[in-house]
Amino acid sequence: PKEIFLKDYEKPDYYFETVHLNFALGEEHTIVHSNISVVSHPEGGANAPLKLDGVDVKLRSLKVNGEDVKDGGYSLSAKQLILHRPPSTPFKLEITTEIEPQNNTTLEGLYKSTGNFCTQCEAEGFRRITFYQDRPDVMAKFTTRIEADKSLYPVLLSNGNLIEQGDLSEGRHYALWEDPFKKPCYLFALVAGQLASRDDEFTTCSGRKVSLRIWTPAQDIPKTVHAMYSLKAAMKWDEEVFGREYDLDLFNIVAVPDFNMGAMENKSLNIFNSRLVLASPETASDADYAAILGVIGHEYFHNWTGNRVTCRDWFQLSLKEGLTVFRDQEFSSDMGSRAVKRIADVVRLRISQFPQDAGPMSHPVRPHSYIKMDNFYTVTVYEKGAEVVRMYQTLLSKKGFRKGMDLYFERHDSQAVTCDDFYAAMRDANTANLANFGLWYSQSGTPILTIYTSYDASAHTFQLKCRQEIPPTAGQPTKEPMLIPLAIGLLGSKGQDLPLTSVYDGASLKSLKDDCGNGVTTVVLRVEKAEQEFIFTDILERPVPSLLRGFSAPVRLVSDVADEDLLFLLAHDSDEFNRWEAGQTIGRKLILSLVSALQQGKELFINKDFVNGLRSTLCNSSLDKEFIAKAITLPAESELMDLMEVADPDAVHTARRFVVKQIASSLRQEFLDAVNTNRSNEVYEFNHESMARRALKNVSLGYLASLNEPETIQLALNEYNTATNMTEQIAALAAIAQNPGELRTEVLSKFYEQWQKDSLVTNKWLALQALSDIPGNVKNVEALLDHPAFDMKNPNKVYSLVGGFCGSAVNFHAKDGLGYRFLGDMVLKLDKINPQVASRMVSAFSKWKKFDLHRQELAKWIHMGR
Ligand code: B3K
Ligand code: ZN
Repeated sequence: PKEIFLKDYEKPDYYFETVHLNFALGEEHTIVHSNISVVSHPEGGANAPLKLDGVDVKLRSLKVNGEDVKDGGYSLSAKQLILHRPPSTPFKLEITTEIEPQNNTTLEGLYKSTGNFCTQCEAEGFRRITFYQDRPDVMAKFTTRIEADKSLYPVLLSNGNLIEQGDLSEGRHYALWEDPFKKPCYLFALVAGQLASRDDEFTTCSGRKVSLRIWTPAQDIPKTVHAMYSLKAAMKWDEEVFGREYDLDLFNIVAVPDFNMGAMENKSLNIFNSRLVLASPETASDADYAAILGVIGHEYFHNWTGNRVTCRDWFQLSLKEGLTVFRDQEFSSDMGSRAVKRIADVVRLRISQFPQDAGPMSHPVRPHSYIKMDNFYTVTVYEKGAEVVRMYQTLLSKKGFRKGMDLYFERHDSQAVTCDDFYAAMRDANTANLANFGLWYSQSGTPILTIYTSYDASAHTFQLKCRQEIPPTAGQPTKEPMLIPLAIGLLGSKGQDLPLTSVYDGASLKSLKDDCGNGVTTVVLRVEKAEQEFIFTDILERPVPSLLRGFSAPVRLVSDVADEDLLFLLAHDSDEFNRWEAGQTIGRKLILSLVSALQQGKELFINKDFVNGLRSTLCNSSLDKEFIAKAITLPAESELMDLMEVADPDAVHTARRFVVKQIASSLRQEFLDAVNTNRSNEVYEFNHESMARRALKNVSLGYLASLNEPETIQLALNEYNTATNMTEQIAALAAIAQNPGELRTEVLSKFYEQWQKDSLVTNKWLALQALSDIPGNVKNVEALLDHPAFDMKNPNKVYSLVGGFCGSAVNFHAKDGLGYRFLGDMVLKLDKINPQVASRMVSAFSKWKKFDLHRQELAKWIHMGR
C-alpha cells in the first residue's frame, strides 16, 4: 500500500457534471450502469488519461460517447480503470459493472444487512459499486434508478426527491430518485428492502414543509419516537443557532443492524446503526437516549457542514467532522445541562484522545499523510478537531464565531474546501489576529501548559507565569508555540468571583469589559509564546485562581494551585466545569500517589479532606444531581495510566479500587440516602431532571455494592428486581457484577433470559461481562465467542465483546499475555471478514509503548509477529 501525502494534492484533470446510475438489484449479482457527463478541469491537461477507482467490481462494458472502448483504449488493474486517450470534453462515459452485495462482508460499498440492501460509501466505498473518480473534490448531480423484486424489496430509497416509480415485468418494480444538489460520491446512498416508516413533518423557518421518515423493520417502529423527536429538535436548533434551514422536501433516516460506525450523513438519506435510532425506556439507557440525540443531531448538521460545504481531500476530514462534533456538542448542551455535557466531552478526550496523541498513532488534526484513510476516523480528527473549533469560539466570542460561520457558508456553499478556508473565514469575518493558531491543525501532541501564580499584597497585583511546551510526537520532534486561549477567573475568600478590571499581557495594560461595557469575572488570555506573563491589577485580596475555565483549550494543565485551594474551588467555583475539575485534580494526585506507594510496597492511606470534599458535594442540595454524579466519580483507569511515565495497570486498578471502597465506607450513609431518595416512581422520561436523579442513584449504588456487604448487595439486588427502565436495570446489574460469585452468575443469566430476543440489549450484556475486572476474565470472554448472542459478522457484537474486553486494563494487559493473545487471534479472524472492524480493534495495541518492557515485548510479539 502506498502512503499518500497532503503536500502532493493535485486537482483532478476531469470533473463529472451529471451522473445517472441504474441499479438492477439481484440475489446472484447486481448490475450497476452509470452514465456520466465528463468535463475537463479548466486548468487540467487536455486529453490526459482518466483514472477511475474500482475495487472488487467486474467490468461488463465501457463506452465513450456511445461507442465501446476498444481493448487497447483502456487498462484495468485490481484498483483502477484507466481510459488512456479520452476524447475532447465534454463527453459521455458509460460503465456497466457487476457486483455481489450478498457476499460483501466488509460493509463498505453496497451490501446486505438482514436481507435488505444498503450502502456505506465514506470514505472510499463508492469504488466498490462502480468505477469512479472516488474523491471528494469531484462533485456531481446524481440521479439514481433502482430496480428490484417488488415483494422482497418493496421500499427503494436513494438521495434527493422521488420523481418516478412503477411496476415492471416479472414481479419487479423501480424507483427514480433525483438529487438536485451536487455532491461527492461518498454521500451517495441506496437502500432497498422490507421496511416500515414513522412519518412526521417539520415546518422550516421560511414556512416550507419537510416530510420526515424514519425507516426500520415494522416491529421496531415503536422504538423510533425518540429519534424523531431528536431530528425535529436538531432541525429547529440549526435554524435558531446557526440560521441553517433544511434544503429539500424530504429527509429519510434508515436504521440497519450491521454497520461499521455509528451513522452516515448521506444527502437526505442518513443511514444509521440501529443502536443509534432504536430506544424504549425498557431497552435503552439514558446514555443511549443521549447518544441518539447527539448522533441524529450530528448527521443532520452535516447537511450544511459536510454536504453543502464538503472537504477538498480526506486530509481535511476534521473540517467537517471537528466542526460537526462541535455543533452536536453545543446542541446537546442546549438540550440538557451544559456543564455536564462539557465534563463528559472532556473525560472522553482525556480517556481516548490524550493517550492517542502521546502514543505511536499520534497525528495532527489535519494529518500530513495516510496509508489507509479508514484508520483516520480518529478521536484526534473528531474530538480534538471539535476542541479546535471550540477555541475559535472562545477567542472570537459566540457572536464572532457565528459571523465566521456565516462567511464560511457565504464563500464556500457547494464547494470542496480546506481547513485553511475555514480559518480564513473566521479570521476575515472578525478581522481577528489568529497568529499561530493555525498550528493546531498541523502539530500533533497535547500541549503542556504550566502556570505559576503569585500575589503581591502591597501592589494588589496577581501574576501568572505561563509556559507552553508541546512534547515530541511520532514524526514531529520539535514544535512551535501556538495560540492557546486561557479562560481564567479569580475567587475571593468568600468564594465569590472577583471583578477583573485590567490585565497586563506582557505588551500592554488592557482594561477588561464585556461587549456591553460591563465588568467581567472571567477573561480569556491569549497565551501565544513559549513563555508569557500576565499581571492582573486591582486585586484587593489574595485570590484563588480558577484556571482554564470550561477547559478552554485541550491541554494538560500543570499548576501550583495547592490542594487546599483545589478543595476551595470544589466547594465554590462559579465555573461548574472547574468545580468538577478541582475534585478530579485532587483525585488524580491521590490515586497516583497510592500507585507509587503500592509500587514501593507501602501501606495505602486515603486523604480525609478529599473524602470530606466529596461528602459536601454529595450532600449539597443546591447542586444539579447529574453534576454531583460526575463530581463523585473518580478519574478512569485509562486516564490515570495516561498520566504515568510507564503505565502500571495492576497498580492503577488496585489503587483506584482502594479509593472507591474507602469512599464507599466513609460515605455509606450518604450513599444509602442518595439511593433511597432518588428512586424513580414514575413513568420514564428523557429529561434532565429525571436523568440526573437516575445518574446520582446509580453512581451511589455502584459505590455501595463495591463494599460487597450483604446489606448493600441486597440493596443492589432489590434495585435490579424493581427496575422499570434499562438505565436502572443495567446499573444495578453492573453494581452486582463487580463482585465474583454465584449471585453475579445468577443475575447475569436472568438478564439474558429476559432479553435474549433483543440484540441491542444482549450487546450490553456482552459488554458488561467483557469489561469486567474479575481476574482471568479472558476465559469467560473466549467462551462468549461461542454464545448465540455473539456474531463475528456484526460489528456491534464485536465492539461489545472484543472492544469491551480491551477496555479492562487488568485483563487486557494481563502479565501472562493471554489478553494480548486473545486480541491478536481475533484481529486475524476479523481481518478476513471486515478489515475496518479489525483495524478498529487492533488500535488497542497502539498504546503499548507506554507499558513496561515485559508487556511491550508481549504486545509487539503478538501484534507484529503474526
Ligand atoms: N462521516 C461518517 C463516518 C464515516 C466513516 C467511514 N469509515 C459518520 C460521521 O462522522 O458522521
Ligand atoms: Zn460526522
